[in-house]
Order: sequence, then structure tokens, then C-alpha cells
Amino acid sequence: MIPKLARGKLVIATHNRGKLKEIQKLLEPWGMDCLAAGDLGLPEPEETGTTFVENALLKARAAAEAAQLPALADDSGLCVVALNGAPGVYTADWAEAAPFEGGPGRDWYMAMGKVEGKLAELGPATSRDCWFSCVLALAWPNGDSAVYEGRAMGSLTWPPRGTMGFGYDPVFVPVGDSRTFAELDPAQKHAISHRADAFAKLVAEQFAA
Ligand code: ITT
Repeated sequence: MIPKLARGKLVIATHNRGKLKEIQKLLEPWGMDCLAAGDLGLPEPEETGTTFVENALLKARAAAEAAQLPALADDSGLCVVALNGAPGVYTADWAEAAPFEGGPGRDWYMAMGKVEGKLAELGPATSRDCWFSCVLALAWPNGDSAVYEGRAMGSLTWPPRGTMGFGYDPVFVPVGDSRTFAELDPAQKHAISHRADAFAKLVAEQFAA
């Protein structure tokens, strides 16, 4: 039996503000009472998995256990065909900047430049094809879980363009468009993103009548 979400409290097990905003927006029509992990003071578990599914489950289970509530986690990343799928599950790690006073930070411009630099090393004929992956994991305090996987296909552009979205959005041009995700307004990104694709699968299974 597939475990099902009851209407009520759901912990959004992410500490990434960009993701949190998108997930809250996607869940809005479904009447869930969303609580952010950061607002509940939940710790950020170490992402020791080697796949999006492992890391999404690890984050959802940690939050469900700590809060004793159902939890939803998102593990996602950018996969570049010519880099054999890198940075993939290590997408966030590629943005880890040198520690500064007050703790380590993330530098997305540097991370996008790192991907671009690796493609440049491979030469101008190198494919710029890539995709964003998103795995959404639901976990319940009793140990039940469910996962949903989504993708958005695209290509990388340089230099970065646009100010909306987050993370690698300024270099990602989705198939069928000439604008980057960061040049699309949120509703347009939500119609085609990897997160929306995963969400459609979650909604079909969790909220279908
Ligand atoms: P949590 O683990 O707390 O959810 P995180 O940022 O560490 O936050 P991930 O480990 O899943 O999340 O890292 C995925 C990275 O991939 C994320 O930090 C983004 O930069 C990037 N990413 C994922 N979805 C994206 C999107 O829709 N647009 C741009 N970048 C995205």
C-alpha cells in the first residue's frame, strides 16, 4: 500500500530558501499546512548518499523523526551530459565557497563558472546539453516513505542571464525556449521545471481522488 498524506501539517525539510518558496507555491492548492525545517529549528543532516533518491530520503526521514510529523524533502541538481552527469548530487558542493567569518557560504556565480570552465576545457564543439533532476521524498514518523522523480531537459548558456529563481537558473535554458530559468517568471518556471515534474507525480499519487 502506498502511504498517503492526510491534510494537515507537513514539514518542508529544506534549508534552501529558493526551493522552499517553490515548494510552498506548488503545495498551495492542496491545503497542506507547511512548516519550514529552519523555522522549527531542525538540524540540517549531512548528505552522505550518492544518489538523489538516497539524499532526499535521508533528509525527509531525519525531519519526520525529529518533528514527529510527515516531511517532504527535495534533492536536486544539475547534470551535464559532457561531464558524465556532473555535478549531479554534488551540485550544491560545487558552490561551497571558502569559509568566511560567520561560516561557509555558497557562491553560485563561482559554481556556474566552474561548470563553464570544465566545458571550455573540452573544446568548443562540446555538447552543452544538460538536465535538472529533482527527487521529492515523503517520509512519515512511522518509517513509511514515497519518492517521486522529475526532470527538465535543457542546455547551458554563458554568461549567466536573469535575476529570478535561484542556484544555476541563470545558465539553464530549457528545451523549447531561448530564455534561461532565471529570465522566466516563477509561474512559467513552475509549468516546466524538474520540481514541477516531480510534483505532478506526487500530486497524482497523493492527492488524486
Ligand atoms: P537542502 O538540502 O536543504 O534542500 P540544498 O541547496 O543543499 O538544500 P541540494 O543538496 O538538493 O539542496 O542541492 C541542490 C542544488 O542544485 C541547489 O543548491 C541548487 O543550487 C541546485 N538546484 C536545484 N534545483 C534548482 C533549480 O530549480 N534552479 C536552480 N538550481 C537548482
